[in-house]
Formats: sequence, C-alpha cells, structure tokens
Amino acid sequence: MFVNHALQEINFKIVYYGPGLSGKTSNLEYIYTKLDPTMRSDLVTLNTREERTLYFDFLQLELGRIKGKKPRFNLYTVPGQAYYQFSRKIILRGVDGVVFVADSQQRRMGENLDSLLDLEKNLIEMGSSLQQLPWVIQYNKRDLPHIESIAAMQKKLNFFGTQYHEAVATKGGAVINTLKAIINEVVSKMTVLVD
Ligand SMILES: Nc1nc2c(ncn2[C@@H]2O[C@H](COP(=O)(O)OP(=O)(O)O)[C@@H](O)[C@H]2O)c(=O)[nH]1
Ligand SMILES: [Mg+2]
Repeated sequence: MFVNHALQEINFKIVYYGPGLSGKTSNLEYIYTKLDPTMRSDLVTLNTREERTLYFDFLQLELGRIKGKKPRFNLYTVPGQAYYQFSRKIILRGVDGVVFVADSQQRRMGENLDSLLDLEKNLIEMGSSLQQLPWVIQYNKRDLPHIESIAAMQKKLNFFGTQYHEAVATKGGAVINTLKAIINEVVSKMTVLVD
C-alpha cells in the first residue's frame, strides 16, 4: 500500500497468481471490458509464444473514495511457468492481496499445488506469508469436463480456509465477485491499520 498525500491517493497492489494458463489474464480482460473507461487504465499485456504472459499484465482501477482519498487498485498477473521465478518475485514486492487462480482440470492439480507452494515460499522470503496476507482462491474453468470436485480442491489447496469462488473467467463468471472479495479484504486490513 502506498499513500500519496499530495495527490490524496491510496495505491493497493493486487496480484493474480497461479500456474500457467489457469486464467489470470482472462480475469483482467473481463474486468477491463466490464468497467467504465473512466474507472480503469488500458490493459497492458506482454506476451510470449508459449504462454500468453511474459512478465505480467497490468490494469489500474480507480474506484470510489476511502476516508476522502482516491483508492487505486493496481492489478497484476504473474507468469506461471517455473522458469519465470524471478519475474514472480519482483511482481510480488509490496503486494497487498493475492487472488490465487487455480485450474480446476484434474490433470492440473499438481501444478496448482506447486504454484501455491511457490507463492508461499516467495511471500516468506519477503517477510510475509499466506496467513498474514489477504488472499482468496478462485477455482477457475468450472465449465470444462474432467474437473476436480470443489471438495477435493478445498482439501488439496485451501489448507488455511480462505474464501473461495467458483469461476468461468472467459465468460466472466465470478470474476467480479472475486475482485470485490479481494478489494474488501485489502481495504478492511488497511482501515484497521489506519484507524
Ligand atoms: N473453458 C475455459 N477456458 C478458460 C477459462 N479461463 C481461461 N480459459 C482459457 O485458458 C487459456 C489460458 O487463459 P489465460 O487467461 O491466458 O491464463 P493465464 O496464463 O493464467 O493468464 C486461454 O485459452 C483461455 O481462453 C475458463 O474459465 N473456461
Ligand atoms: Mg497470462
């Protein structure tokens, strides 16, 4: 969180984390198309051939007011594959909240867990952790065949009992509710700190 008193702005950083191709960019694309252009920046996307994200996607939202200040929510995605570890660490710096986008397809369960453990390891290296940081899980791709049950995914991934949403990011299902959930979490944490 960064407060710019001169400009009366509060900047929050929200990172969409998860394995490659789980639907992180699709979340930002949907948010981009749904929000009024006066409330959001352009969507910045850097691409590679094998995955659609090289370093990150970025979208800034300016919504409402908190204690007279303009909150800005800076949304980032991380590249999922193992070899982009360095990018993920940089993107996580100063993070206020995480949306963990899991791929519901049964064959992706190992990658979901690897990515979640990678997130926790990177947070711990920064002096944070999943127990301290606001975060929500999004179980994405619920429209596909051969998906894991929610109960099984809860058992495998949600060991801290954080809130979760079932989503179909490409159609927008639960994308906005997931965003609202993480915004509520980071803002209520900030309000506790400031009060
Ligand atoms: N059927 C289906 N496909 C999805 C869903 N979310 C993402 N995809 C597809 O999965 C692929 C990877 O999505 P993308 O958002 O680029 O994943 P990222 O690597 O996490 O940013 C793309 O082909 C998307 O169209 C979903 O909920 N359902
Ligand atoms: Mg992407």
